[in-house]
This record gives sequence, C-alpha cells and structure tokens, in this order.
Amino acid sequence: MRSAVTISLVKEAKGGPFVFWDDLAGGCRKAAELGFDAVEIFPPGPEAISGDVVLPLLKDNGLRVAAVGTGAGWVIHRLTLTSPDATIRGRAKDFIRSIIYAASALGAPAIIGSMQGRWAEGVDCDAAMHYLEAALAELGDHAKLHGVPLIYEPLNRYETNLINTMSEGVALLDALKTDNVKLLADLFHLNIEEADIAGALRGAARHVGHVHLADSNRRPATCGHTDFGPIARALADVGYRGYISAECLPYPDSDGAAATTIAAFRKFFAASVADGPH
Ligand code: LER
Ligand code: MN
Repeated sequence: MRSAVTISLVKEAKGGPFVFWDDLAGGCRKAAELGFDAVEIFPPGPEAISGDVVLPLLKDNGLRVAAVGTGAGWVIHRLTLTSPDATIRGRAKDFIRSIIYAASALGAPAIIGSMQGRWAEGVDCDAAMHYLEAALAELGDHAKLHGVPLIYEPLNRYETNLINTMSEGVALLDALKTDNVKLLADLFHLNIEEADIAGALRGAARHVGHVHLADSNRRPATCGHTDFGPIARALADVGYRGYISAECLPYPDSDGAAATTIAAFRKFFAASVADGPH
C-alpha cells in the first residue's frame, strides 16, 4: 500500500476535509519531506493540473499523483450527474471528462464523489440511479480509452441518498456495462454507514481501487476512535495495493495533519501483511 495526501486548490471548498491548501508546489514539497509516495489533487478545473504545471513538481519531489477529485464541478458550478436538468447532467459529464483527460496525462484516475448528486424533487430514486449508472458506464469507458480507471465514491447519508455503503457500491458496479469503474472506500463515510468497516472492505475487495484515510471525526487517522488495525489487516489480506490517501481536516493545522497521517500510515498500513488464512 502506498501513501498519499490531499491538496485542495478550490477556495470555495474552505473548511473541507483536505490536508494542504491553495499551494500545489508547497504541498508537494511538504508531502515529499514527510515521505509520502503521492499527492491527491482537488483542482478547480483541468487547467490547474496541466502537465506543464504538475509534471515538474512530481519530478522535483519524487512524487506521483494518486488521484484527482472532480468535486469542484459541484462546489463551484453546481453540476451533478443526477440533476433533473439534462443540460446540467451533460455539463457535469463534460466537466468530469475534462478532469479524466487532464488526470490521465499525470497517470492518475479521476474520482466521482459529490458530482453524483442525489435524488430529490424533479428526479425520483429510480431515475437518479438510472442517470448515475448510465453516466458511470459512459465515463468509465471514456477513462479506459485514456488508460486509467474511474473511481466512484459512496458517500454517507448526509451527502447523498443514492449509494451509502460498500455493498450497495458493489451492486452498482456489478450492474454496469463497463469493468473500468473502481470503488473508493472513504473510511470517514464507512464509519458512519457500515456496521463492520473491515468486513465491508473484505466483501467489496475485488472492486476497491482507492482508500480515503480519515478518523471517525474526519480528523487525521489516530485523532478519533476508529480502530485502524482490523481495517489495515483486511486490506492486506485481500491484497490491496492501491493508495491510502489522507482526505481529512487540517487538524490542528495542515503540517500537523500531514505529520500525524504519515505516522499512522507507517504504524498501520505500510507494514501490514497478510498474517494467516483469510
Ligand atoms: C470526497 O472524497 C468526499 O469524501 C466528500 O465527502 C467531500 O465532501
Ligand atoms: Mn472521500
């Protein structure tokens, strides 16, 4: 498993669960100093992650890009894949395609989290699920053309009413016409929705392609009451080889959150090995 830390470049997302803010070069330098393998970037749009800007930073700091978030499409432009308005759904897909394209040039997948939206007045549950499935299938195949997976993130009930758990995510992915969409297991959302986080990860193992690391209160890992031992063991047992990416509040500040996170990563995840029958 490899470590990553988030850098948000979206000023409208202030207060959100990102470790470093506003300064891509500074965030990369600090990530490298602490020994992270990669950064996960939350950009306002594709131009903020152009190869001209990002590739030299990766080279200078010995980093990779773990993933790129698409949430600015919602936070800045109020676009979702399940809007009742076909024009907005179309613009949401365009925005995500533009991020897939820019991220793929960095060797990274795009994440669909808040861009999934929710069902509400004007779009019932069945219609919203249909829009979501169709969009994920289309965008998943689009990502495949660019040689990267597409990462889909179940969110807790306060952020979406579509897919909240790992098992619901598995059912959704199994129903898609593409095999190029992977699940994001965000340990903060799982803490709210799952009865057994480690069990949920074992059950979804073949689909899990990315992990967001945060504690129960969305502070850095070890600043809440989540028990990371069984979670790390489950991921090791199922042979998870992807990123453990810190998407958590900058508590007590960005530098402190990053330092606490890398220590937790080393304690629980870096050394985790399968230790017996599954
Ligand atoms: C995005 O990765 C996420 O987890 C959302 O909760 C952001 O608000
Ligand atoms: Mn997340």
